Amino acid sequence: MSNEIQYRFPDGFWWGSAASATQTEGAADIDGKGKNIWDHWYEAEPNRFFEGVGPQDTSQFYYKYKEDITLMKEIGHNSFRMSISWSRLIPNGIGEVNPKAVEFYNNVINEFIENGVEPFVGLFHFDMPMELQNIGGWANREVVDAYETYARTCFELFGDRVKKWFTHNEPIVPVEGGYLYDFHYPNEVDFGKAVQVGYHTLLASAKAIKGYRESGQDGKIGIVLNLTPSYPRSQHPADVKASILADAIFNRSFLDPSVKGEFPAELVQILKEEGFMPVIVDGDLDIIKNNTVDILGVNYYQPRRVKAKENMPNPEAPFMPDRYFDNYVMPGRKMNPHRGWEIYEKGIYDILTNLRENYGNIECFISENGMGVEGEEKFRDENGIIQDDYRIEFIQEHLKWVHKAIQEGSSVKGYHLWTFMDNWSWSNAYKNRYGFVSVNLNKDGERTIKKSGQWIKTVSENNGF
Ligand code: BGP
Repeated sequence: MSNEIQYRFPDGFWWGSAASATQTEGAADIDGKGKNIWDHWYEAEPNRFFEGVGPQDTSQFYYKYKEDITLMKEIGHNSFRMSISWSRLIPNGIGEVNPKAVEFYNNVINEFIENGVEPFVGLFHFDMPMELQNIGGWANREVVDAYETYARTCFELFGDRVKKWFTHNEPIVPVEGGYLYDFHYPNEVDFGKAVQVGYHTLLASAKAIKGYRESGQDGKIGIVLNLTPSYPRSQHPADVKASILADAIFNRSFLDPSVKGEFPAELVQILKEEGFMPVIVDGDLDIIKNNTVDILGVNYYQPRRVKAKENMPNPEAPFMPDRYFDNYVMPGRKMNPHRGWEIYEKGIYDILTNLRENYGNIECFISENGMGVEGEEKFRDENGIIQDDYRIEFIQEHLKWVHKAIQEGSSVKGYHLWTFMDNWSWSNAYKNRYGFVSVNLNKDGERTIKKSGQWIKTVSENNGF
């Protein structure tokens, strides 16, 4: 066997993983933290969560951050994306800052830096403070202002050490989950509100970017988007048109304003025709235009396969984006049966190529990619190591395409896996495990590095494989 490195990545490539506050911290109701929508939803409907496990029962990063950061270093991470919990830092969403939270995030950030793991910090990862949700959440413009204050507070408190900021993680997900398809609180189905929520999220992002630039700090600020490349079932013009629309609705809706400062014309046309244009205040569009991102995080899990609408929906039914097309599962494709997502490695290359060709080759990195697997315990060997060869193969096959994109000139700076250790998932709780490190919930969250964790160490150390 040769040890030759066939896929070498550029010097300084960011190897690491990502996680979010609600999914890892635990300590959901202590040290002054306010409630967010997840704490509230769990209290209201615990049976919506897999095996009734809620956001307080996560991997307890709040208490174990030192141990975890040591492990990150041990598996070769040079960077890691975390998020700040808005309701921990500012319990009511607006107003008093919680000194215990400042102390916690200072400790965490310092610990990262001391261990040579660069902290990338996200501001909003699905966790609206409940006090703000009670006044309408992102549907209410006052929340945009509250968020701007929160963002500026974070830059002021932590910006001397944090040099990579992300305004939102996958902002379309709260829109889909909360206002279209009922998988996030507040579980509404209301297209008009969904559009307003999406619009306010983008405006908030631009205002945070403006705030960052006004702070005079010298880092980079961006957004993390889940991009799902859209492929038509066939080259039939109706399928192609359906796929272009799906792309405008689910990708370009956030990508274009974030990177180019403007909304896709196809999307605006649909919203006008259907009477769903959001309320836009004078001056907003200039703020969006003038405050585009420095850097883009790309989360990639699966493609979207699209076909033209076969049966016209009931015109009386509430308007939904799929009025224009149907998603479909392409027969014979590789699937992750646990999460029900298609595995299509080349999708990552198609995204990166698109960014290079159509988005000015914006600086980017893979901010999430990963494979959730149920029942991983059965792969634990006699030494207690989970033999997750499927995860290694998953990462490797995606990395080959990332490598090819880089060779062709794409400006890709790193690869972060979802995720470092098995995390609590939004309503799926601990059903699917994603980590490089396993977490044993029956043994006080005991951490054990999986085979993939040992493998990524050599990849990061060799800067390739
Ligand atoms: C992304 C989110 C993550 C994470 C991941 C895996 O959409 O940014 O927070 O949870 O997906 O998805 P899930 O946990 O639903 O299986």
